[in-house]
Amino acid sequence: MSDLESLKSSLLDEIENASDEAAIEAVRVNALGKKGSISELLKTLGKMTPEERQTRGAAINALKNEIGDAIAAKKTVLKEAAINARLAAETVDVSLPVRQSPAEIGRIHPISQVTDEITAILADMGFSIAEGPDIETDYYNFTALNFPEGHPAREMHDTFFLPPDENGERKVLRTHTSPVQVRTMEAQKPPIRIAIPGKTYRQDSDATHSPMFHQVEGLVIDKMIHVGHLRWALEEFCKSFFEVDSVTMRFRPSYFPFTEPSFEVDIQCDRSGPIVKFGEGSDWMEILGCGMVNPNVLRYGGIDPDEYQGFAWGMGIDRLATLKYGMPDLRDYFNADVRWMNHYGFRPLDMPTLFGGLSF
Ligand code: 2NM
Repeated sequence: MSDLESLKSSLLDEIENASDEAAIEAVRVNALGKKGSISELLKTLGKMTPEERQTRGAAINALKNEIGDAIAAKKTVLKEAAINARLAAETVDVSLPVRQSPAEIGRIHPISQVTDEITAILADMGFSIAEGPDIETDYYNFTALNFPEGHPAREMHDTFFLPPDENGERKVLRTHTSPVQVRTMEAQKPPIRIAIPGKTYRQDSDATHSPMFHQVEGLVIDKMIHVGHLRWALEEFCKSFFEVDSVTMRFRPSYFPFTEPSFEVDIQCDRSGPIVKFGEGSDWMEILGCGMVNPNVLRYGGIDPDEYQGFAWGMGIDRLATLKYGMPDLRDYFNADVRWMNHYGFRPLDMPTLFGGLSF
């Protein structure tokens, strides 16, 4: 067998045996690439006599064409095989059941839901939502809210104190969201209408108290604001929140350092059945505290109490959530138990709005 014939036969073997597109490309480079076996033979053409070139030259070119055609043919076959393999492997079975999306599986925590309900109502009533830091100074948490130094109310709050900083100042975990009211009064001129939802902290833990809990407070400051405005605003809020047409509320005199007069507010309800019903019945349930902002607090906030008055209130979100949705033990709220969340949690796409309904 001549050298060309044996080269041809071994190249055809290699082409035959190439099992994928990378392998056939390697065969092509080895034969027809710059330093390929056939390319090297073609380079010898220049040194041949014209007679040699006519016979051997023609034979080398014929070999080049034949191998080139064989490689191209094999490439087509392998390419088709690769596409068929992908089609087989990546087939989508459209008859399989649809997997639930994260938006279907996930749950909104009842506290988040109730916070969203409350802020939706208050925003609709014209309140802006304000926020502030969880770690507060003694000044904003107590002094500016008319808790004098050494006043027993400071101890009543079972405050978490942080270790003293480099200046010897002991910061606190805020015991209420009221510091945000003071910060807002300092920062903006009346009229002020703000609502402040957020985390608050007190050293207390049992079935109805958690050391971290949630509050919403509200503040309205303007000229000529009086207790009638306070009553109306809270009644409107309670009707919306409990989703009833009328509520009866009872304002009992109370004491808070930051308000004067101060009230604790009960709502009429029926506790005879398995769930509490509002707007009817012969029971009373305490739901919030409120009052007219103490003139000292207005002064601390840079507002002249002879020109402006205000009302404020505070309520526990966790407790309101319990009342509305009937979760028995407050401590379960913060255990991050998926089974509890599946039971009490809300669907992410059921966002509370006044037009679409608050709860579902
Ligand atoms: C309550 C009850 C009564 C209140 C007062 C203020 C401020 F800063 F404006 F004086 N903020 N929140 C307030 C009043 C809070 O929670 C039971």
